[in-house]
Order: sequence, then structure tokens, then C-alpha cells
Amino acid sequence: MIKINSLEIRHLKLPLVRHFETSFGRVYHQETLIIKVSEGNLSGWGECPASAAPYYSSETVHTAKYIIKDFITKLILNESFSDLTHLSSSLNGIRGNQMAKAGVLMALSDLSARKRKIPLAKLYGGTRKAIVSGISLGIQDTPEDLIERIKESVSLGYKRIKIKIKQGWDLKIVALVRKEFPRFTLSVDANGAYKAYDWKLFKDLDKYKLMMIEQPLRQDDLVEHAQLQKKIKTPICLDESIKSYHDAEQAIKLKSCKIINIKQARVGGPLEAIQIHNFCRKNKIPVWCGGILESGIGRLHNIALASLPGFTLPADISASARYYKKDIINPPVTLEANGTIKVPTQIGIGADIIESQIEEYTVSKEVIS
Ligand code: OSB
Ligand code: MG
Repeated sequence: MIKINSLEIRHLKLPLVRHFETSFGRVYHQETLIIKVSEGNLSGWGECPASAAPYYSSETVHTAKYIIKDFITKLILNESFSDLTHLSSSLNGIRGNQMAKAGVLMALSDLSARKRKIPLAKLYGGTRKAIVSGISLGIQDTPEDLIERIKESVSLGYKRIKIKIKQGWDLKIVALVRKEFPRFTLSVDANGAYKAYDWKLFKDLDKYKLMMIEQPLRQDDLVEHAQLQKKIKTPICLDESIKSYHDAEQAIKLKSCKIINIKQARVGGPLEAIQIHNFCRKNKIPVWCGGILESGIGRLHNIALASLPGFTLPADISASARYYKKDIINPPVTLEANGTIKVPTQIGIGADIIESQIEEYTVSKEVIS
């Protein structure tokens, strides 16, 4: 039984160690919502990494906060649910707004794990003791800066490097990186910056033996992705296009991709993410766990998810220190020398919440009960 009697939403603004640039722009801070749900004196934490602007997804921290306050809490506060699945399906009437739903459902999953006194990974049926970690490197001021960042990441132990690309920072950059790192596992992520008529560029990329090309075209271009995949050898991986289980089904039927990046925040929460994982596993589509610059709380949620057996490719889950000088969890997420991250064995998300650090980053706070 789940019956929460209070929900706290905090809007946090965390300074990044270094700016992060994608084809849709550069950020110096990450804005995110931390959600705390309580059942009596037991609480669970989740994260809604909707960010400040509607560029990666149509949501922002402000739209998500509004949806949580005015719609989600009205459906779940002080209501009884038999389990997480029951609760999750009660939100089906709210269209879209996946990140808002995800933040709340993550918090409820943490709460459920704490109630059962088991690690979150165990609640999800996770089987891995550690996950293989990759790193996503943004667009840099110069190619030399990028090479420097890659060298640093390889020496820290990261097992796969993902390079953000955009018009003017693509083929030449990949050629240069391949020359410096002939065999390292590399991928690129365009965040939807290209059009179907740019197909030749992707054909030219084939010779660099990338592990995948992530989201080359716009999010709604499933048919165009299928046509592009037919023309090139490198596997296409979809990120922004997959916002639900239904999207994953459509993409696989259409052969729009050979790999899927699963982000629980993007697909409406952990249960939807697990359904996509199960479907992909059945259809032999490899998946990996992506990230959206999460603070420690969302990062631990991603680690728990990535412990499921179908997550066979390196995750975009790096150490806390890759993004944040002071994380809001103790201990922070750290990278082992062999390029893995341990799946916590403590109850719930698996680390203590540093409430004083959360307070320092808080822009606004609201408690609904
Ligand atoms: O496209 O995967 C993406 C960060 C913010 C928004 C979208 C993306 C990313 C990343 C970084 O690539 C992933 C991470 O390390 O959290
Ligand atoms: Mg991506």
C-alpha cells in the first residue's frame, strides 16, 4: 500500500564544474527539481531534470513544477494505491509531461524501496553489481580542447566517449579524434541537429567505426531515421524520439534505430523505462542508460535502473565530480579505476541526502500536503 501525505518540490540551480554545450546551446548551471514524498515519517527522493529552457524536451523546471502542483498531487496525495504500478497508471490521464511524472515516480520508488528495506536496484530486479560508465563531452571552444578532454576522460577510466556534434563540428572533428584515438569506443550525439538531406555526412562517418550515432534527426522523424538507417552501417541510437513505450515499439517496428538510449526522466519514470527495457531485450535491441546532467539523486536513480540485465552498453552515468563540485548526496557517485560505478547496496537510492547542500542550491521550495 502507498499513501503519501506530503510532497515537497524544490527548484535547484547547481553550478556546473565546466559549461556543457550541445547542438541546442551552452549551459553553465543545471536547473532541476528535487521531489520529496512522505508517508508519515518515511520519505523518498526523486529528481525531475527538466532544466531551465525547453530545448532538449518541451518541459522546463517551471512547467514541470506547475504540472506536479496542479495535477499530479491532486491525483495521488492522500489517496491509497495498492502498489507502484497502480499509482503510475493513475497518472495516465495526464498527457505528455514525462519529466514531471518521472520526478514524482522516482521519489515514490525510493520510498517503496525504503519501506521494504531493500536497495532500489533490487526493487527493479537489477542484476548487476556495477555498471560500465561512459562520458558525454560537449562541444568545446577548439578541437584541441576536445582532445584534451578526451585524454583526461580516458585516463580517468571512462569506457566510452560520446562527442556532441552539430553543423560545423562534425566530420572533421570525428576524423581528428579517430586519428588520436584509433581504437577507443566512440559515439556521437547530434541532439536532432540534422535533416534527412544531410544523409551523406552520416555515410561519411561510417568509416570511423563509431559505436553509434545518437539522435541525428529531429525527434518526430521516425520514418526519416528508418530511411537513414538503411543508407548507413553505423547503428542509429534514438534518444529524444523515444518518450514512451509506445514510441519504442513504433521505432523498432519501423527499424528507425538499432539501439535505444533509455532515460527514465524522458519516458515518464522508472516503470515505463523498465517496460521499454523489457521490450528491447525481447527484440534484441541493445539499450543503455542516458542522463540529463542529474544531481546525485537522479544519478543514483539512473544507476539503479542501469543495473537491469538488458542495459548492455556503457551508460552516460559518470561520477558526480564530472559535473558538480559539491553533490547533494553522501557519498557522491565515484568512478572505479576499471571504469565502472558500483550499484549501491544500501536501502533506497543508496546514499544519504545532504539537506544543507540542497538548501544552498535552492531557488524555491513548496510543500503540498
Ligand atoms: O542528449 O544525451 C543527451 C545532457 C543533457 C541533455 C541531453 C543529453 C545530455 C548528455 C549528457 O549527453 C548526459 C549526462 O552525462 O548526464
Ligand atoms: Mg542524447
